[in-house]
Amino acid sequence: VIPDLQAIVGDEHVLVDPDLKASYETDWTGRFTGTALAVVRPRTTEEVAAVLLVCASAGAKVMVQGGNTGLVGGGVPAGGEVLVSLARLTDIGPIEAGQVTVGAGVTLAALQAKALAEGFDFGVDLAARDSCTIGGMIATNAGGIRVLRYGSMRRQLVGIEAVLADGSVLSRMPGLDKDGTGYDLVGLLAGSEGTLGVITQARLRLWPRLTQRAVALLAAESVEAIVEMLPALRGGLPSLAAVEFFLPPGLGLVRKHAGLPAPFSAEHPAYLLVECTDRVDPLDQLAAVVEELPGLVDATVATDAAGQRALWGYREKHTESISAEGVPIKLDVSLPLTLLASFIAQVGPKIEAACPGARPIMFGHVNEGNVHVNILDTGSLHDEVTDAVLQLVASLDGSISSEHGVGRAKVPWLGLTRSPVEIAAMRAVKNALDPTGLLNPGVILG
Ligand code: FAD
Ligand code: 2HG
Ligand code: ZN
Repeated sequence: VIPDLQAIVGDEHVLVDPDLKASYETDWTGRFTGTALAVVRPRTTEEVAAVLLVCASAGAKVMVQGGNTGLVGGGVPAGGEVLVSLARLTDIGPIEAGQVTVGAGVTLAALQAKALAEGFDFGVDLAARDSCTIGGMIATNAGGIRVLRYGSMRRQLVGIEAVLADGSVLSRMPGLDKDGTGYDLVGLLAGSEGTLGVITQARLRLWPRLTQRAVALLAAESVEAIVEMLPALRGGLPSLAAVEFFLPPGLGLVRKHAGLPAPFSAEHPAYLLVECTDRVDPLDQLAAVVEELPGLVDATVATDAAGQRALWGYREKHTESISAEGVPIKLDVSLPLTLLASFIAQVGPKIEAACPGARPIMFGHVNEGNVHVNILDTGSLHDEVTDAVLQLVASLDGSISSEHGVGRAKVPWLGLTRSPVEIAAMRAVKNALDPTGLLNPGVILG
């Protein structure tokens, strides 16, 4: 297929040299790796379609990749696939009627810069913003730190363009806020992890830019206390934009690897980072609500942008600090809020029983009951540890993946929290849109 691919995108955009392919072949965590037959870097939707047709007719499988920040091994080759990188689809259109059309390869940071410059903001934000792409974020239905205010990626979508496995281009781009004509194909592609089509463009909803911000870091007497603080925060603060939690082991790693000072004079059982954004300064409102919170033992509030960034650092530097310590098992689960504290209390002993000496680090998006369970020092017991945690999640009616997707990493455990009927329906959709299994083999359904 190489000469045919070169004829479509040009020699310089078909990478076959192992050194040039290397950064595409291993994921961000360093856990998942495989060799691609070639890395192809198309520039347009037409080139993507032509590339898929060449691969399909030669019987070569395709892996789709954006910024390669995914955390479940869903965007790197297993071995021998043609890796199609969308990184060169970087066009950003004008902002009209509070919407914008962007290429799949536009990074989140580039979209944010465009939106902010014109008085708007984008609803989804996450720490990988400089590298992750809009296509990858749609494909994983990324969540991040502002879901409680604006929802996940699917909610930002008002249109999509994608190349299907047969090379046809599915396009639904008029940006209609209401559209009652049959199946929601735009929404279907969100969370499809590259298994149903290659997203080439999206039409996205923007939100008004809120310039006033207040950030507080709270210390709580227990994990139960942070969950109990939520109703007061949500009820008392219409400007609430983020409520993120972390625990002493994660704070310790962040301080060690990012060199940050202790946020409080003593260590506390649980921490909550709270952000409010509004048109008028929400600081007084936030301070008033915080004072009355049950289970609060200490609090610090940042009044300027540098202080606010510093407080966010304690939360946002978790992922890179954990990776600086070793290659973790990364689990991303959600629990009913009423069972979140019970899960956190039970999961440590389960991990210890499956792998003595393993180190769990937990943090996440408390409003959605989303706990990122990272586990270091698991030796060869990956599957045993993963199984122990995900069985516990299933027994508490949670989900084995909250926002990172299934990828290849979670395939064996999908049946724990999706029923046989649901999995059969998903398989039927996959077979209908990609009957030869061209796209992202092994991802989601195995
Ligand atoms: P990739 O990693 O390249 O791909 C991810 C998946 O999408 C793969 O299955 C791939 O095949 C598919 N894909 C990529 N592009 C396309 C396309 N154009 N068409 C079809 N399929 C495609 N995730 C969250 O949800 N919330 C967070 O808060 C969060 N924080 C993170 C912080 C850090 C430091 C890191 C490293 C990751 C974080 N992530 C988070 C995970 C990751 O950034 C997101 O899942 C992101 O959406 C992936 O985008 P990407 O462009 O890097 O996709
Ligand atoms: C976050 O919320 C990301 O910071 C990454 O989803 C989580 O590293 C992780 O496990
Ligand atoms: Zn997250």
